[in-house]
Amino acid sequence: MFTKVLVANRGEIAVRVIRACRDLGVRTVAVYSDADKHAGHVRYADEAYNVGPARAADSYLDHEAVIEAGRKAGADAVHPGYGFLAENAEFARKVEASDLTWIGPSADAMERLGEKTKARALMQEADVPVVPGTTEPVESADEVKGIAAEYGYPVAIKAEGGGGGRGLKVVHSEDEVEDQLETAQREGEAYFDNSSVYVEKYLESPRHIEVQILADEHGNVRHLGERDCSLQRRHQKVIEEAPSPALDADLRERIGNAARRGVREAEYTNAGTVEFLVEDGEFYFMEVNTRIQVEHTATEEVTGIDVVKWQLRVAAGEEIDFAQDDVEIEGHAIEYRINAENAADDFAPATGSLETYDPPGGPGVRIDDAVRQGDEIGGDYDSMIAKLIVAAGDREECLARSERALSEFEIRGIETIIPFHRLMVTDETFRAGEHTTKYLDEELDRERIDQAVEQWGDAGSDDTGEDDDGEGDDVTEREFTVEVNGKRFEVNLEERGAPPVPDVEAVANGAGAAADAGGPSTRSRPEAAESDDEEVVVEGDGEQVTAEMQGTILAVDVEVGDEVGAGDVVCVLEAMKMENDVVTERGGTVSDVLVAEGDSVDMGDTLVVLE
Ligand code: MV4
Repeated sequence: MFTKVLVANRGEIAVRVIRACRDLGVRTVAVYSDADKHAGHVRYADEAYNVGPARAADSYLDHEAVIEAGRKAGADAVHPGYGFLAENAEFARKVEASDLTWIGPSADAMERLGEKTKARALMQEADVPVVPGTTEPVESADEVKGIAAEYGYPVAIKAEGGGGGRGLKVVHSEDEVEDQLETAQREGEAYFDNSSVYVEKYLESPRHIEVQILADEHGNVRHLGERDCSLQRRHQKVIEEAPSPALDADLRERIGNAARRGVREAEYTNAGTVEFLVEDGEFYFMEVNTRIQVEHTATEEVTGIDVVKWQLRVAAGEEIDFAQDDVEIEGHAIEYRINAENAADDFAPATGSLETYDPPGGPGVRIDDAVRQGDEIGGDYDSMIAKLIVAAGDREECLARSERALSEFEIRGIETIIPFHRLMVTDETFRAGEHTTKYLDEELDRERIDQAVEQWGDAGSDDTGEDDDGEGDDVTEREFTVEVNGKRFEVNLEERGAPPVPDVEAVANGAGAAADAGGPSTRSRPEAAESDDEEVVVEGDGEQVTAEMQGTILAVDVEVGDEVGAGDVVCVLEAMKMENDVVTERGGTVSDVLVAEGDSVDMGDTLVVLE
């Protein structure tokens, strides 16, 4: 085994790799950019080296800076995580040529699978079904039309170097061919430095099923079952699960074996994922991801196999010590990506600071993250701040546990897509496991996302149905905890352009409590106190008697000129379905009455003025 591993990444995956190293007794070296001096992955590593400015191209993607950090630290291997340099065969080759070991497939294997027509041809060699189409690049619109004539429209034109939806163009009819061909070629050139494209029959509503693979240098290839990643938004996965609710045992076995044959043909080693499209009970090879993936955790939870540890072991030359038959899928796991995005605003990235960060726990709950409360979330890198992985005995139990865990997850100070996840776990289509890759982009009603954000946004864990009304900046919302008769309530109050409200102190039980609290300005109506034995006492301020909460005036008990004593009732305010007597603090002569029966008042509004 290695003695020291350089982790060429940041965020939760860097922490995940560091944890695997620790579990194996291996020391770790982090690299970080100027923006990440205090980042989570740096805190976890044994040592850390600055590799450049915030811009990823100048730091995390700087081949020489990363390799130099490894050399300085005396590391003996490099783990690239996902993203950044993970699928860069050129970088892998540089690492192979250095004193460091690349923890991943060989640069050759990465290249064999990186070009899509090569990968398709290789899969066909291994008897893995591919989507009907070309295994050679196409150059002319006539070729595309010829293929479409054979399979029927729609067809997909895909960039050779493509992936993640970039350089993918769908052609619905002959008159679109020229334009779409040109666009795909142009995008391929721009994104991947490769204008070469090929053509496939376009499947209209497939599921995205991917098989986790692990292969060693001794010829052993295992699959660890599949994940269903059909819930995607604009090619970004948001929820992944294992196993797929859409496969039966027979299809599961066939797809797993096909994935094994494919990577064996490619002489692939280390962890990898073979992606398939599944439609009408048939599966078709799509591409191979030659890296650890974000969603590997779902597989870990249902197999009990630590995929990242195995990446290290395999790269160190160890042999896989379990047979295919030893791999058992037990129960169900769902991963929720906790992205700092506003789901109601087209999932726009959000920035801010984690004023509250309180993740869930308990049975079946796993959190992979690299943040802690107080951290700033900037816009320099991707928006994923954590992953919540929920495991249970079966899918139904997993969904119930997910509702629980998502409602426990409390994040304040920055918008996240937790409200969206809470919507999905109650969504009929998702719960039934009937969603395809089209569901989020084309079928789910946007209104429902807006509602979910309104209902669950900001607070994350609260169930009071509070909403951000989005009114002017002079409205501030305050949260209080009040105790009524020994029962705890959370209350949200709005304040508009008024002086700060003094702290609310809630005292429950007994008439004496009011006197003990001293100088109350609001007290529950005697009738209510008698019938329910409830009393809320709130501290008040001076000669202006103000509303301590938003509500409706039920009665006004004084008029101008009246003499009132300390603690006398001036009006009755209904709020939170309770009647509250508004009382004076010191008393005096009423000089102004600003409200009448039936008025609605906001927190901080002046109700009665005393001289
Ligand atoms: C397809 C397809 C339908 N038919 N290929 C999108 C990402 C890229 N890696 C491949 N993609 C697709 N290729 C054929 N022949 C549909 C998609 C696709 C998709 C695939 C997986 C998950 C979500 C998706 C959303 C839209 C389109």
